[in-house]
Amino acid sequence: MQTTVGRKCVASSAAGRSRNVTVFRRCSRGGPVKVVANAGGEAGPGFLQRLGRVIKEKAAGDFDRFFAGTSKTRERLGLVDEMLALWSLEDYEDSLEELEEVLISADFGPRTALKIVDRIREGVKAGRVKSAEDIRASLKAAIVELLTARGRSSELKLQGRPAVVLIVGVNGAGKTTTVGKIAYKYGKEGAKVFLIPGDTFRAAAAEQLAEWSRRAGATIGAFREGARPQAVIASNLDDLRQRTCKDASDVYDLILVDTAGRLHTAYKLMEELALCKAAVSNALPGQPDETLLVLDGTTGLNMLNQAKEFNEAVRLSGLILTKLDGTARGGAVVSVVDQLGLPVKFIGVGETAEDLQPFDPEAFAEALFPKVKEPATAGTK
Ligand SMILES: Nc1nc2c(ncn2[C@@H]2O[C@H](COP(=O)(O)OP(=O)(O)OP(=O)(O)O)[C@@H](O)[C@H]2O)c(=O)[nH]1
Ligand SMILES: [Mg+2]
Repeated sequence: MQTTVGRKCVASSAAGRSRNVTVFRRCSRGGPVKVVANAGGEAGPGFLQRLGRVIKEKAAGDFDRFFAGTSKTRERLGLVDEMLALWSLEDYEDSLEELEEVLISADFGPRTALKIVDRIREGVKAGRVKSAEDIRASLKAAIVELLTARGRSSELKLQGRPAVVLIVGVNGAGKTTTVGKIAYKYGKEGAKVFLIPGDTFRAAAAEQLAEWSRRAGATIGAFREGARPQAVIASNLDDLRQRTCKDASDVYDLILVDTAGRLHTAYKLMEELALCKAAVSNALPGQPDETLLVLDGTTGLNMLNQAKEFNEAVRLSGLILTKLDGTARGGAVVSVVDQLGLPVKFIGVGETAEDLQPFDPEAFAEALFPKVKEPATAGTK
């Protein structure tokens, strides 16, 4: 049975923009390849790339929100402050061992905690790190370095038009909410966004996505409960292709594909996910531009196993870390980035549409280890 959920069209604030686009190359199955649009002739980076930058810049001015979101993670790391208060250069080995334990307890994982502490130890031995403040600075620098080591950008790399983002993850990680938040963010900046309800497992999932499409002013595609998700993805993309073939200006900037939650150890379900990705590539060669794993920030180090398995099945391009507002376990993400070399693209810091922040490694490290405020000196003029 085919049910269509909320086929509402957005007012196209994208209309009239002129830029280089290559859309849905095949206008009929097996027919001649036709490049539908390469309109405009505007040179330089793509529209969505620029939007990504605008979103990032705006978020940089919203540091307080980010900071509030990571408060629980910081609580656990408050132990670092207690440890640093007792710091003495003579007993630095004992203090560094203690620091390593605190980092492990905050889910950095033994391997990554050791890497961080080794880096600080080098600094102590070389005479660069002397005081507790130096340690704090060195700790932040080591975390930023691990989060950026492989030089992969935390911006979404969206080059196609439409650009497709496939969202994957275990049950309840925050996938659908994140799809809604991304749609809202890009929609607000003028992108025309289409959502594909690829969670065909239960009708409630499509209803939840339809609600998000209303909030975000996006359009949601057709849903078929119980159908194979790869078929639903393929038919939605086919539908869009046909519309673009009739009218070259009828094209979305961004297509977000929601998928059902699945256990990373369930082989059949992971195989199904690979077919979902293939359905996107078949319809739009070169897509998806991004395949993002949503990780629940409260999971702790188990997220490393999830990331490994999902990466194996669908070759991830990045991570989104959710629920940082309610967790003391955000340290685990440093370990995932360190070990898999996947960049974090966004963090979720709440349940509303606004609660998605582009990931900024320096802000993240700063939020974990904020500068200690100097006590006000009495009697100074
Ligand atoms: N506090 C907080 N809650 C979040 C965040 N992201 C998602 N949630 C909540 O987490 C719950 C699950 O979110 P969903 O988006 O439904 O998760 P999902 O991965 O789509 O779940 P399934 O489709 O069932 O696998 C919901 O109650 C969301 O409101 C976040 O960043 N912070
Ligand atoms: Mg969902």
